[in-house]
Amino acid sequence: MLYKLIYFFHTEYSWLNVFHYITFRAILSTLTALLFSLVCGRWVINKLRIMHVKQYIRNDGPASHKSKEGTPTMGGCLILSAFILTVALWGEPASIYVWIVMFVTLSFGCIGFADDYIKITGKSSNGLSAVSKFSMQVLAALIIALALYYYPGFDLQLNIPFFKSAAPDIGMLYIPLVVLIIVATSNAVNLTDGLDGLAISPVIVAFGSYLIFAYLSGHFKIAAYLHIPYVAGTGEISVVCGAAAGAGLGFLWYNSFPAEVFMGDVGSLPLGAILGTVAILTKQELILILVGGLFVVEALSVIFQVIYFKVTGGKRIFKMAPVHHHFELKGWPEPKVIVRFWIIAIVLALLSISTLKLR
Ligand code: 57M
Repeated sequence: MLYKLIYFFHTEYSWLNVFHYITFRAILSTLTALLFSLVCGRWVINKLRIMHVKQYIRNDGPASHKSKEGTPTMGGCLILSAFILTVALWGEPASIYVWIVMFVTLSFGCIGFADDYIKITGKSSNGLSAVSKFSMQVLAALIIALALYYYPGFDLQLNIPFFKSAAPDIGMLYIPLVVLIIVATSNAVNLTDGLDGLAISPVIVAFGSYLIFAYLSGHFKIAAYLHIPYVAGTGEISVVCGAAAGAGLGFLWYNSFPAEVFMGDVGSLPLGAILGTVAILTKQELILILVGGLFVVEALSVIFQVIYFKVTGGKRIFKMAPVHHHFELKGWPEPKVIVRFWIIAIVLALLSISTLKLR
């Protein structure tokens, strides 16, 4: 919104024209959110400590995690504040896409907040019941799906990576697909958030990739040149992705090993949901499997572990799921697991960007 006010004076001061460029606002957005979370981070951590918003460590986890008992959690409040404030400053208020992302942020943020709040106040160590958490996530995602389905400017074609002209119109099936993508990404990021900085770095990398995708999809000429779907107005999503990446970077400053704060569900659930939504809005839904490949692997490790455990009556594929715990229990030091998983996330993001040319 601030950008609109500044831009208002561009006829008097021509250099203010620069605010009209999405690339400039995306960079500004990244830096603003980064600065906000960096500067306010210490204050937020102290507040969380004073308010006893501390992590309880389960006894059945890796023994090395016991030393993390009492680490302030719900640092996701810092990420979300930096993100929302930045989008309010540099985002386009007339963009429906920006409002859709804001809805996802607030709805999934509230679900995560309720879950953390119940855990921290000791009402239940497990937080919200799995059924109520899942139903609320589905409901919020369904609202987005219906909004997009009935929005006249949004096409319901599914863009298939690697194929120039394969984009089937899936009609009403787009509704369950949107719900699946948002809910699955939200939970996959949540499952990944089990080591210091393990979830936030791949989240930053993924938003960085989608910043590029959003810019390209929103540019008529470039989209046509690359044979990717042109989505009018989706360039604004680059500003949103910049804000998310910047807020995440500032949080990583404090969440890097040894973490001074955890993000909690109030961070992981909305971050995953925003990522899923951004993939849908840019019409790069399927490539999310590659961009967020690390989250996919983490989630699959849990699904396979649980199924195998039930079918065999107690046997395991991994020493513990999600798979990052498996490597910890194999004796890898925590920073080694984290950095190696980051490397995988970066390689996957590079591969996903290369698909722009491979079609
Ligand atoms: C959240 N949360 C962390 C922190 C973070 C179905 C089942 C697989 C579910 C899964 C689960 O609950 N996953 C979701 C994972 C927790 O972190 C908090 O939660 C927030 C994210 N929601 O922000 O507030 C712990 O993770 C560690 N942590 C860090 N650094 C960070 O920056 O070290 C988190 C952030 C923290 C801290 O120790 O306390 C979590 O793991 O609980 N459950 C599991 O992941 C459990 N797995 C399991 O039960 N596996 C079974 C199978 C049959 C599914 C098995 O393999 O046998 C593991 N988690 C824990 N202990 N803590 C195993 C047991």
